[in-house]
Amino acid sequence: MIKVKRKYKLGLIYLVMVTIIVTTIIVTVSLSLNESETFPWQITGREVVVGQQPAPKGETTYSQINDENVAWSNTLSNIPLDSECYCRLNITQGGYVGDVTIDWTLESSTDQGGTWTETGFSMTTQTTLSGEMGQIVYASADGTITGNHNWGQHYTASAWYRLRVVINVPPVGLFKSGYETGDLTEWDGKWVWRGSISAGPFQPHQGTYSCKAETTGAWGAAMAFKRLPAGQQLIYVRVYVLFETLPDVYNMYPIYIRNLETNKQFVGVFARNVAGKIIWIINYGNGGSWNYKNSAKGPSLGAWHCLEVMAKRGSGDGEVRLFVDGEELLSAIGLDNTMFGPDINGVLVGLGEGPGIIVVDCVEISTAPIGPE
Ligand SMILES: [Ca+2]
Repeated sequence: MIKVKRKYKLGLIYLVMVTIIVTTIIVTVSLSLNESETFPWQITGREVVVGQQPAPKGETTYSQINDENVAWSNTLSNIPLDSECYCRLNITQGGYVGDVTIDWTLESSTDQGGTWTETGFSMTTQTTLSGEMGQIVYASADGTITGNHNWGQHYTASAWYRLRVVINVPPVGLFKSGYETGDLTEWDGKWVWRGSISAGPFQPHQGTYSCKAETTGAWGAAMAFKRLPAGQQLIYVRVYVLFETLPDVYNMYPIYIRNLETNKQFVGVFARNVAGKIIWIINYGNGGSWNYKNSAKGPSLGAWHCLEVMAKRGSGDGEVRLFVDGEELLSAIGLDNTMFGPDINGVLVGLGEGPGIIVVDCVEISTAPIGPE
């Protein structure tokens, strides 16, 4: 038998959450690998809402014996090829309370620091974090030591190995309103001039009530706004929209996404009449310029349309996207929109500009994609 000396990639990943959506959120994670006595861990940041709960973090430790009473090491060196090897995650940043899904993926590389390739061996753990630092989660289906996976059986060739660990937290629903209170009390305020907005039994998409917004002159506004918890960097906004009138000379905006303090807009979606054809358009800032993207499609008079807008704040990795009836129609990526405010904390729904009449219903705001209902 040929004795093979193995080395293992030793690394540490530093996580930087962008003060951010969502897309899918999306919080930015940046990482770097350093030589150290731990294997790298990684966290998907996109589902974590900055400013709400701390992101869970942890580091992996290893043992040849699957016994919680023995010493677990943060290095795999000295574990011989073909030996058993078990893994667990020690939570190093407490504060996150809730269900998580942890993905463990074994990767290999023929040269340390080179290209990492998935070996095909992975597993998923469903567990609940208590919020306590030092909580231990084993690489088993439910996070207990029972059934802890023997990763050593997959160290079958001379190579560098690492176990990539991703902690996924569920999306956070930020707001919902189907206007079923019959008024706008679920919202934080109105933004109205040359118009009016109210909830009522206006041919609702769902339930008894919806919301009608009407402007009577150019550059009017009839919108209700919702203030989001501080710190949002990535959000999805889903609204059902029905145009009782279609735009003529002026645009009709059902949704604005902005920062309420700076009053700067990350993205807006509107319908415009272009030589008799009504089309969806998004406008968004990028650096010092204001940009537009046109779709080939547009709303039909008197029909419900499901609009979903994604906005991600970022410095070079900002994004905006528009989905209509479940189909992605428009997107812009690689944006620098951090100058519009420290977070995305305001959503306005109703009718901006006009004149015209729009009915809206079934509003939902989340840190993850929502989709039609
Ligand atoms: Ca409703």
